Amino acid sequence: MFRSVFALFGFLAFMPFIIEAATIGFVSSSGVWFSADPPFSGVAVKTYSVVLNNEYKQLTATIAFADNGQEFGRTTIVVPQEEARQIQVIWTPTYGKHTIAAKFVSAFVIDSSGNTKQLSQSEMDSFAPPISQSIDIDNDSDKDGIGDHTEISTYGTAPLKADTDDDGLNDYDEIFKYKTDPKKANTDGDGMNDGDEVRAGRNPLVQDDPPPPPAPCCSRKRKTATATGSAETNSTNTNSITNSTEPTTKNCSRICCKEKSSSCEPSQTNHG
Ligand SMILES: [Ca+2]
Ligand SMILES: [Ca+2]
Ligand SMILES: [Ca+2]
Ligand SMILES: [Ca+2]
Repeated sequence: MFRSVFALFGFLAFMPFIIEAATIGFVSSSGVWFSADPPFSGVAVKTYSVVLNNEYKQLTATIAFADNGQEFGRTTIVVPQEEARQIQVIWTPTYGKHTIAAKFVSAFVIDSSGNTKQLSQSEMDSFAPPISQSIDIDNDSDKDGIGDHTEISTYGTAPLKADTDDDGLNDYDEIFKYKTDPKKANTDGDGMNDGDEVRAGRNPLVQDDPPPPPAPCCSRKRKTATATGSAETNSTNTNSITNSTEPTTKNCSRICCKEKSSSCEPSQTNHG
């Protein structure tokens, strides 16, 4: 008997904790988060949280979001029993430090008997204490996805120039996507800069991957074999090699390939 009374006392002593931990409210481990990571000053983002209902047949709650104590949005959500719902409101941050908080401002529940009742403020505060998230908002002046302060203090890139090294890739993509040097146009030091390599499907971190294509033939001097002869002085034709520089034309490569064996070698005077 004593044991069962003790057990009941123990259960009742812990019951408020059990109810608070498993009834309705925010999923505190999820907290408050944003659609952009990080958000930047002047750029609207979605602000999220999650509400659960493990207690009542249905919960209808209105949740307000505040920035440094100033409400900027609210939303109403219906959560069936033993389910959770994600909520969201739009927030446009300004530069500086912010604390974003979410709290229940009204809650109506339907109990197991089908009765509807409104929760008091103290019940809401007990079941669903407000949650918050502190965040430091930076400017992203060049809109490359990296904050001005981070560009200066962490990466040494230009906060007013999205593509610091003018290689055709913005600083964010170089740092986070391609792992190239945002301050060096040709990270691997081969014959092509980072942007050209990415656009060509090459690896901007590995030299000769694959080997760079040969220079267009028409950029070189090419040797041309021509037959010359004089009826007056010589009855036999003689071959002589002369140098010429081909103009840049679409046909150049074809001409070079066609004449490769005799005329597509590097420029060199040859008096044969
Ligand atoms: Ca930036
Ligand atoms: Ca760049
Ligand atoms: Ca680069
Ligand atoms: Ca390169």
